[in-house]
Amino acid sequence: TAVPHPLGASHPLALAPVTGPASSVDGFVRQFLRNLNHERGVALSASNDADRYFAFALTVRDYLMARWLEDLRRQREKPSKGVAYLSAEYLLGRQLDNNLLASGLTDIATEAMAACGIDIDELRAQEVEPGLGNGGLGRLAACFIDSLATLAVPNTGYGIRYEYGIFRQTFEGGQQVEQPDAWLTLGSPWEFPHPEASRRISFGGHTETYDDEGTPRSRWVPGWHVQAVPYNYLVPGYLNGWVNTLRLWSAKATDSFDLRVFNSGDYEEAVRAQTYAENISKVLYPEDSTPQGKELRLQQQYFFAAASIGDFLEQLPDDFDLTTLPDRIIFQLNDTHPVIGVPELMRVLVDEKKLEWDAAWAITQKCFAYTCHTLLPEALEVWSVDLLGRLLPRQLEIIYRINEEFLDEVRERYGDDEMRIRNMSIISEFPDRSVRMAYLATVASSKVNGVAKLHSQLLREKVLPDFNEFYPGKFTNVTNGVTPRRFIRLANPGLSDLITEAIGTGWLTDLERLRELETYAENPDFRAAFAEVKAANKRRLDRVMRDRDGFEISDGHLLDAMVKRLHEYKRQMLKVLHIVTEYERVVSGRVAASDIQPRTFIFGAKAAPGYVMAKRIIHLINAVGEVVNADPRVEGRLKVLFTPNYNVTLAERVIPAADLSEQISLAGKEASGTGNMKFALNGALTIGTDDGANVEIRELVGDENFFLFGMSEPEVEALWARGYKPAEFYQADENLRRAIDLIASGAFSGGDKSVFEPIVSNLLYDDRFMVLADYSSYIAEQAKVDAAYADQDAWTHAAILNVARCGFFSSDRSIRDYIARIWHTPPVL
Ligand code: B1N
Repeated sequence: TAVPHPLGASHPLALAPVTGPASSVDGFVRQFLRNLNHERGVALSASNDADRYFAFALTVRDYLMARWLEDLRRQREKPSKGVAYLSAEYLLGRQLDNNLLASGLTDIATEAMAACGIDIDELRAQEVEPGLGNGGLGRLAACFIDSLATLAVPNTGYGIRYEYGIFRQTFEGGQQVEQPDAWLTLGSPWEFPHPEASRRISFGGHTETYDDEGTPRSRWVPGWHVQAVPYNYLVPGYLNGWVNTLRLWSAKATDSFDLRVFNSGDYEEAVRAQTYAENISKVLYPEDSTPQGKELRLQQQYFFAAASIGDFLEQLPDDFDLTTLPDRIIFQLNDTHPVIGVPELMRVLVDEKKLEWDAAWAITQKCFAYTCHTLLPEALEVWSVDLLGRLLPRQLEIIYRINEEFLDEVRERYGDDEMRIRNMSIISEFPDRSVRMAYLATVASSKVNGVAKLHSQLLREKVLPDFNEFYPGKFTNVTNGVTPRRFIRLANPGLSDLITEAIGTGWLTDLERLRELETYAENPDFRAAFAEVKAANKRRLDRVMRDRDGFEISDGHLLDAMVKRLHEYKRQMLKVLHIVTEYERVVSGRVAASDIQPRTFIFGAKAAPGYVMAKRIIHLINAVGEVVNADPRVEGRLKVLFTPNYNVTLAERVIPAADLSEQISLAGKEASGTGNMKFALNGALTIGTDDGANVEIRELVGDENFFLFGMSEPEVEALWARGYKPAEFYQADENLRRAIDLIASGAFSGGDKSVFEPIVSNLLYDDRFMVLADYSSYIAEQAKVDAAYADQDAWTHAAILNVARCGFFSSDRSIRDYIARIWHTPPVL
């Protein structure tokens, strides 16, 4: 419920607009000093870097505040349909520069700090990026809320305020070691806690039926509760004065719960209970695409889904007609992580708002839409009925009823086709009774989308074909995108200036206009300027790497980048085999070092802490790097850098410097990829398989500007069907044999053959992701890369065309597609 204004809603002061500080250097300085003195409690002369960063960030925030309050008021007074984006992850990256850019304050702020004798870069360096996500899925959510604000779509992003984000990665003896990411130690200047708006979230207990004035009803009698405390973050649109909200929930023990136990005299138990409750938002699960089915994870999912749905419903007027809910809101499910919100909305509508089941179901089916981000069978979430019944007994009952009614419809359509019924049931019986969350999401949603053309097609044809047949028109595609504000303008100011010089402003919010660069690709001066930007970006990366890791980026090297989560399906192993092959060909004397194109290979990749094979591969990359980098025979020719703790901040430095983008997953496994788009938009050429969004990148940039290799998805299927025997590929290719033998010989493990033996035998006898099958084609294509790079000018020409033709991959376009195909939200500005 809205808090009444203390002066009464019609009092002139209640209507007075909130004004920001004056938009001048002077105004900025004054507000900055005020924040330093009054918020941090220090004088400028006594302040440290952290004080100054905080005061600076608070000042930027002050400018955005007025617009934020204004937009919230507008949405309250004249509500129109909005989007509640439900995501367990937001991989935001640093906020300061983005907020400066969005508010048009960069120049004023820079001058203001100079006037105070402060180096703004030192302030920038203070910010710890909130790593509240694992990889692509979380970064996509961050790009989407940026685009939603830039397109002035009313939106709240809902998620979890993890106290610890994705772990900090270090290497010890070449092996990954995880450290906790205590990003909140010094607090965050970007968040607004709202404890007064906390919500009580319940768990456990049992259900019962009761007589509600003649109507039999069910209700939930929960066993325990936690408080969900919201923290708001501003999400400013780019120079449009629009500010949306990101609302992240933090778990806090309820007073009543603790007190009850405490009164019973068991102090230790009370403290334990508090810790238990507050654990819910303690840490991000560091698994990308491999859910473990842990109880705490389900608690997290329900915690934020229920808090978010409740939060939205509560701000509706008391007399709101719930049958019109779909005209007011769409809950977009970012993968299955918030899908438990489906039975939760049904519970609220039926048990609390006392709607008839059918009416509630009709509303629910229109209020949800589901985005699927994977095809890997092991990534499709299931929750055991046991666990659900214990933690969320009423929601489980509701899931059963949804399933019964759904299967009745299926029977009506197909008769007693038991095979089909079993295949489509939301409840799977083997190996344990469990709920298939993707099926629940599909049945409950108005639309289901995949994240790239190929992925959406495979989703329809391979993963959910029965559902596609049953619900014609429900499935659609929205190809992912990335925000050009962060990943071009902020990450690559040199390129941005060059683009603006050539085609004027406006492209940052209308990225298809990059097409106008095509003619500039034919202009030698432009090519030279473009090449100089790339070279400057490499020098910038060199400085970052020296500082951070003590690595150097050598001049004249082709910079070959593979940065993404470590996963077998992404095939970092194939990249390793390429490096070992190049190395082996030189040291065996088959090729002269002087005949190979100098290359620096840069890796960034975190492995899930429990993913043993992924960690072995990290170890191997580091081991190969150590040997190659120390071997005088390839000195100046081959270098391998594995930079630890790859994150958004580092991505913003690596991507603009790269020449070659490695997108080499086994066809049919990478749903989309978004790093691939960022590289292409920053003028790297891609070597890639026909997978995910690579397919669309290649279609757009043209075959001559893309290095394609490997089997297509149907070819992969055909090889599986024939029976894949990796050892045959090993036998058939001398380079491959030599590379694998070298690893097996202990050459990269001080002679100890056992260290990487599990990798070798996995490749030879299992190789689920067909590394060996694609090896020959990969090596052949890499030779073409070398040849192409030898003609620098032609390479630059192709790089410019990659930039010019990839405007499609703006997340603004993705959001427009969501609006047109799924959300149907009307424009408000
Ligand atoms: O989502 C990205 C895609 O571009 C990538 O291809 C895809 O791999 C990624 C469970 C996931 N799919 N599934 C996840 C992450 C965390 C988790 O706990 C699954 N991430 C993706 C954006 O569409």
